[in-house]
Amino acid sequence: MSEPAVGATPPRALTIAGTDSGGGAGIAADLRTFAACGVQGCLAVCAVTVQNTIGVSGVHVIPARTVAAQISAVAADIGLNAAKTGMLASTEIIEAVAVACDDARIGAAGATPLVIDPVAASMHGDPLLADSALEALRTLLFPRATIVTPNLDEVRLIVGIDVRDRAGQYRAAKALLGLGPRYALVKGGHLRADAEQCVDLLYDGREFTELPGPRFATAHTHGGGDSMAAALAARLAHGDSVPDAVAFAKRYMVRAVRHAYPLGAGHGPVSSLWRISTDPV
Ligand code: PXL
Repeated sequence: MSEPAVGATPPRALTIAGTDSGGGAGIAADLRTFAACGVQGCLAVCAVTVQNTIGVSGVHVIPARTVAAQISAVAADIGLNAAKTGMLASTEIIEAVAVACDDARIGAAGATPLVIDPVAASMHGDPLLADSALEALRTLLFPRATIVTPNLDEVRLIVGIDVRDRAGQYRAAKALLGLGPRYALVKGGHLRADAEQCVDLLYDGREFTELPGPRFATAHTHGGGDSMAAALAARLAHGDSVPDAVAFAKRYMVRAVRHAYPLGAGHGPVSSLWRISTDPV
């Protein structure tokens, strides 16, 4: 008799995002992080970027109906315990994602938590979201979000606040919450005022929680925001509360940035696989 082989089905998380041919950011980072955090990664591809560590040289945007169809197909059959968004590229895709998430009961309309990482540009400044799509992001996706996770460049674009100190981070968190998500996480990685630390700020409309971590001297932070949002979504898929999932994601990223590595001639990626053992098989 052969040995029966049926494993336990892991929690499922969906990334709705773009690809990076260099493998550092976007869906590749999300799927690595999902794997390292013990969840089955599903994907709805919104755009294919032609990219290496030096920059983005092309973008092919997927038709909005194909993005929505990917979400519906996965939700209907596999079932989802959490979802996250990254590079959404266009207004049409944001509109389609909002409807598909409602239909699949993802986000405010249902029980499946939705992490909105409002990706607007690459670290080289290459646009990953049409300027005209910012309003759709604010009005269609933020109200559906369990949590939004902008960096300070995205905060400036979305709520028009130029955060330069901790007080600015608090103001930004309040302004972001005014757009309708249940939680806002204002990431402090780009805050020049913090030389030694990197403090992220979580706000739920009543309570602020500062999450301090070490700041590392490295140019290799490509995919860092994606990996953090993915780790957060993965823990939500496991059933953690939002504050617990955020605290996990912060600890996960400290290790990922500590182990970030050079790749190509430009910015290397954070190491979202630091958790995977290298023991011999
Ligand atoms: O890290 C943000 C990001 C998200 N998604 C894609 C990207 C990038 C950054 O370059 O290329 C596809």
